[in-house]
Amino acid sequence: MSQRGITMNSTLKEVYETPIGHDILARILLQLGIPEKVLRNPASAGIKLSVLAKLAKKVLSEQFWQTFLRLVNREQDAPASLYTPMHEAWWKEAVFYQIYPRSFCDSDQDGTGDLRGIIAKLDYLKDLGVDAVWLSPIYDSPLDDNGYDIRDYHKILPQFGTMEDFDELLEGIHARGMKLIMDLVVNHTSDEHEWFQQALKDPSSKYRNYYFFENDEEGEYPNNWTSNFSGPAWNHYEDEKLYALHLFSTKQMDLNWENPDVREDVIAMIRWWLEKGVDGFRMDVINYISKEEGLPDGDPFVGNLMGYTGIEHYYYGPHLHEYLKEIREKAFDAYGAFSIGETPGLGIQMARLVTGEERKELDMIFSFDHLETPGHVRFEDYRYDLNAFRDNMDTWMTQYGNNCWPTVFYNNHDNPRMVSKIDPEGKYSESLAILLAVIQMTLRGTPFIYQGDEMGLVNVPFRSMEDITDVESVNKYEELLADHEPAEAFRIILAGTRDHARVLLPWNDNAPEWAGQNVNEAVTSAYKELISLRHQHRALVYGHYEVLDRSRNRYVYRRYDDHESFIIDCNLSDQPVRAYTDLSGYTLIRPHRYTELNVLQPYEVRIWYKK
Ligand code: TEU
Repeated sequence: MSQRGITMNSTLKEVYETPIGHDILARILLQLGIPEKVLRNPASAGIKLSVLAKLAKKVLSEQFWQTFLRLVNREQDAPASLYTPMHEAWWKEAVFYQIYPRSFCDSDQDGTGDLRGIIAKLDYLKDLGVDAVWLSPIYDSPLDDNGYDIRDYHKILPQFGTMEDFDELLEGIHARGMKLIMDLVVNHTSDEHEWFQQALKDPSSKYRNYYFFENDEEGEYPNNWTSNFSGPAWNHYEDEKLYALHLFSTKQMDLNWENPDVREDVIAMIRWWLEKGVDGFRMDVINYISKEEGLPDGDPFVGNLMGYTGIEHYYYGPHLHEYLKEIREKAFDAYGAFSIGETPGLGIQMARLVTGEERKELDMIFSFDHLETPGHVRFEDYRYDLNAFRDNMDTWMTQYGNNCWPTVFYNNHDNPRMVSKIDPEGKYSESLAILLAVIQMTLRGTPFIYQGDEMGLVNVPFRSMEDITDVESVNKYEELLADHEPAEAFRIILAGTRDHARVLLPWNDNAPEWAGQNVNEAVTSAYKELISLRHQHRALVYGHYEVLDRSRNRYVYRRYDDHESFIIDCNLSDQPVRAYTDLSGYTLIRPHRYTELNVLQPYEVRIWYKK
């Protein structure tokens, strides 16, 4: 049927050998919590799709298989070899720090952080060892999604400050030898953006074709897609007799990237910021920009599995590579700017295709598969298992290829704190925070610290829904009430809410007391020491990675080059384990004190060094 020739007569093994087939099968198994190795078992690998389709005909519709074959067969390219030469780049050596401006530092005590607050903390960041800052959106916005709904790409939100403040911030960052990357939110704009306003009001406006409008003829939604923030993905405009698409909140309207004028305007906007001197962008849900032609209905099985109906039609869309190349060529490359894509749902082979350096699409991506234990979702009260994290890291360290470069992170503004997912009672918060920091600073891949990680912050004991402000959580709570008692619904929200990462940092005098956030100095000094270690040793950045022990609760690995070698010995559990002993010629450089040489205490980690 096409280049890859996967048909219903193909076996699972044949599908798994194609890049997209690999990632789709891996994704389905991940969501179901089934280990990927079943696909390496000859009995299951030999099953033909047609047989599987018969066996699963109650859950997998014909339409599912059509979409499946289309996705698998459409990708004609294959990732480059894993062993191409590796090139150096500043962003591979850098330690990044994400600032969520609303909750970082409030200089005028109005209850929200601001640009002058960030300026006041630049010496702190420099002293911590940070090389580059990623700033979440600071643009003008009605704040339906805390700034991920942009009203004007060229204006600073007054609550955050002025363009003069911004210029001073950028200068201050550069003066300290650091870099600044901004957040680029161009899958959608606010419904209050001038483009959308004109489009809605004036049928003859050229902006009509900037968004996905559908006429309301039948009185029915144009398709069954659901929003990432609950409910249908369509707004109904009764007066205009129109529907318009929003994959996120009802005030975040999806831009139509098929329209070359949209791409041209976005590219001009990117250049405007690059011209100002910013060093690059983190690109919000950038893998969602190309939607399947005709916006076909989503498959219910996929919708259930992934939480959003329709996602298979836009998470790896038909023109994704083309658009990424265009932005890169027309904006980023002219300024030597850096790009990192936020790409929910992309698997490792898709990632190799969008970040392979020879392909000139993105420099790096954030993959999210390690943020939940397989088979679990964020809005679920469960204990995160670091064994699955180890396996995920090991895959990215060994299967991503020399032409690609991983990111290593645990938190961002969209997630509860990782230490609390692992240890909800907070018994081991400090050891855990340090364990995670050691792993982050010693793996191959660029570390992204989320504000507060370095303070050892944990989840917030929200008292009731009144403390919760995030649009995703507020909508989800309403949705849950349909079939849950309020107390149970609140418990689910508490497990997953993004608000855990969004309360004012404890160094603000006006941080809410009930949030109980405290700076743990031991964690901060560990971060400082570890960042400096990474900066001093090339082996920790560009060196080889070799896993020495990945048995249950153990993660022992070596980072080395021709000059030096490190062994990192981690206890991934809350029980003591026997320490790694094959260490001849190595000296212990961390921790500075231990209870027993042959035993690792709960979550203890050691760094050994040999020249
Ligand atoms: O997030 C997109 C997104 O899909 C995440 O919420 C994702 O579900 C989560 O990270 C998985 O753990 C981006 C922004 O980071 C988020 O703050 C915005 O709300 C969203 O896009 C819309 O702009």
